[in-house]
Amino acid sequence: MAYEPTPEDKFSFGLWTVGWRAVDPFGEATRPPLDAVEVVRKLAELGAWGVSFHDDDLIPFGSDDTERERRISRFRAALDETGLVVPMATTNLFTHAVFKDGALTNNDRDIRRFALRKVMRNLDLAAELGASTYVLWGGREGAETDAAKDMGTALDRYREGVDTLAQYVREQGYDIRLALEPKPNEPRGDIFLPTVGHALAFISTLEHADMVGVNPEVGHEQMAGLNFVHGIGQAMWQGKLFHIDLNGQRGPRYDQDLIFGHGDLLSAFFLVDLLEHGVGASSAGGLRGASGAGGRGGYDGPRHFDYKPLRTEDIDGVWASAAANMRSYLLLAERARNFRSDPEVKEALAASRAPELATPTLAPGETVADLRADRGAYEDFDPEAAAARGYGYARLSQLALEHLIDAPHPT
Ligand SMILES: [Mn+2]
Repeated sequence: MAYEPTPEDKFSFGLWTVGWRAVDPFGEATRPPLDAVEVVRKLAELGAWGVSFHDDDLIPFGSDDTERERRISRFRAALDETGLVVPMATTNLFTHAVFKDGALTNNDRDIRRFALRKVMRNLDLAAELGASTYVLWGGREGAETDAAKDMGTALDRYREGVDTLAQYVREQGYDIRLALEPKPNEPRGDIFLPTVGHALAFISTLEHADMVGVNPEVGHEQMAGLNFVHGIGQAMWQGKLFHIDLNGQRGPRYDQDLIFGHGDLLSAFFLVDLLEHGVGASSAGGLRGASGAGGRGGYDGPRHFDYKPLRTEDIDGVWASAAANMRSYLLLAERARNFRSDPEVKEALAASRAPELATPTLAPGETVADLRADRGAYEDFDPEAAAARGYGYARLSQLALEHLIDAPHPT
């Protein structure tokens, strides 16, 4: 089959995705629990490469050491049997009621210290299982009322928490980088570090900024009405795209966690194009190779699906949805390749003067004084003539759409 996923595609899934039993605020579970070993086997059979987990997905909160070891050894045996890897792990700092006011930013200092120890314990397991990325999603770090928290003080504690964890990773000698996952709201009314931009700005203030990046999720930026492709583009440009959560969302509403491509399809197309071909692909006519770029051009890390199978599905539907995520990605990657290699697209990009954006605005060695002395830049510049020229984006955009839907070519 043409769109059969292989380990080279680096597709990975969280245990909590296919394992979601579809409990929502209004209804009970619609599916039985899935055993982690069964998930590993089935994902491998479907062509996935990796599996990720929260500590509590694998080891229920409060398990004793014997039970913990038993569950870890079963999981490890399933990984050995199937060849599936663990590229990423994370911590559940949101389900237990102790975290109702957050973990790293909880007012209660004892809870903050407990949260750090919970993360450290699972970092040890992540390192043992070979994970290279550790995600921090602060789902409960936030508030419902602005009377509750002093923002600056909460950020002081957030920064202290992330730096302490980075320090721990460094002292242990783990080959792990931390990735912050932004989200604007849900489960809190407002979550701290709501968008990729907020997270990138926060990271720049860290003592260990070099080992902290972002794990953006499609739906989380789209819930905030933002352009996910632009957020990913900036994260890549800053060398901070450490991991990515792919799924689908239809605009600002509750977190839908749809199958990848089942939300904003055009945005999914441009996202795959960016991940596969890199920042600078359209303006420089090639690959820029910004820091963080890898062998596949743009982003070399896991293509991780963080979605939820629809509540209406039975177990067969769960596996159909897992396969659909990977197939959607492979189809979009093929269409993006066709788009980039189409001579008509290259010609349309040139007509829109996209390659000119790669030319620095000042000439090599040109000073501010040189610019001020350049009469052609201002005194003799004709803004009316420049304003009259069209950019041809309607044609480019239509070419993208036609590649996306594989429209018949009028040849
Ligand atoms: Mn989500």
